[in-house]
Amino acid sequence: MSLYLSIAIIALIFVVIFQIAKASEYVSILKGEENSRKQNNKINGFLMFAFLVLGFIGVYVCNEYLFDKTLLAQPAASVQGEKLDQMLWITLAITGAVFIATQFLLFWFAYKYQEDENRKVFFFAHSTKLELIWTAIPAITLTVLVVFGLRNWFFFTGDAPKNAMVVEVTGKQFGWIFRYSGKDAVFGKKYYKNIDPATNSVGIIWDDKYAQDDILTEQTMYVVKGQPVKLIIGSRDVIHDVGLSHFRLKMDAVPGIPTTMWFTPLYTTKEMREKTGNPNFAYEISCDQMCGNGHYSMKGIVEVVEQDEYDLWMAKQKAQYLVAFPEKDPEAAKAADAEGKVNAAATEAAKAPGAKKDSTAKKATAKM
Ligand SMILES: [Cu+2]
Repeated sequence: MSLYLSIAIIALIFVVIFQIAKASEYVSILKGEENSRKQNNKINGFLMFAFLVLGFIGVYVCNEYLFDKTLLAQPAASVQGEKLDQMLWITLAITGAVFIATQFLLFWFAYKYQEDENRKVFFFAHSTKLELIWTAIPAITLTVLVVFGLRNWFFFTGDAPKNAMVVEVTGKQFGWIFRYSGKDAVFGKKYYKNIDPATNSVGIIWDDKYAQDDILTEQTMYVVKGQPVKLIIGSRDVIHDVGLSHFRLKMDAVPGIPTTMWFTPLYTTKEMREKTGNPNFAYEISCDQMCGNGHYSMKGIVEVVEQDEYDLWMAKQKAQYLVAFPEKDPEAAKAADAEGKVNAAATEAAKAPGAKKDSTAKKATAKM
């Protein structure tokens, strides 16, 4: 409601300004050109100053009203994210100071140095010194900012620490597939022609000895608080983008060209729920690349948990090989075996002489 009201007020202010301009035009016709030009200059000078003050108030109000709705109001949830936030705040501080200084000078000068018959204009066409200063300072500042950015970029796209866990992330229209390498810590090879949406969504080559303990999950990725995670990112169809806004990271998912990045989660999902005061908080993995008509629905979840909870979850996961070939599952075979034995026993019991009589006798006893 208050938003509509603010829009209405701003619209009205513009209408008023427009009407004043129109009215002053008529006045100028009545008063004569010279007088009206002088008066217009005064009005314009005042409006410049008013715009400066209202503009700064507007920036302040927008910040008060909207800041809590941005992700910057929440703490970065990864070590890398903290570095990126720091970079962003430094950049905002520098550009913010420049913004305020230049806007102030621009509008204040327009007001202060409006036409005045008693003032003589100082004219100069060129100053090498001034040009050197205003070229060198921004160039040096921007270079420093870019170097900071590059250092961070190389940090989280570079080699992950040795203790990092590795998760393969595959984007598809429209969802995310996560692969864990299983006990051998090596991913099995894959080939796109092996893709079978029901049992082999990334096209694992089952004959590869490293492939048979690989674990596939969809939409939810489990990672451990405090342990670096390296993501190996790919796509099954078009270009997607792994967007981890709470961790302040994103990386394109390109078919055929694996990309990587790594991060260290700082808070579990539970801790983040307390920090944000939102009982439904979930770390989101969104697709940050327009990838088709279901793009909006490509939402995955990152569950950040403690090590023991992760171990429990992992213990419950079944290797995809056994999902694709249930007959090779030793546990399923055991169960089938047990069932087979029961059936066999039942058949034998039925075949045994006197079995029928026995059961009839039992029934009779039960009735008595
Ligand atoms: Cu996508």
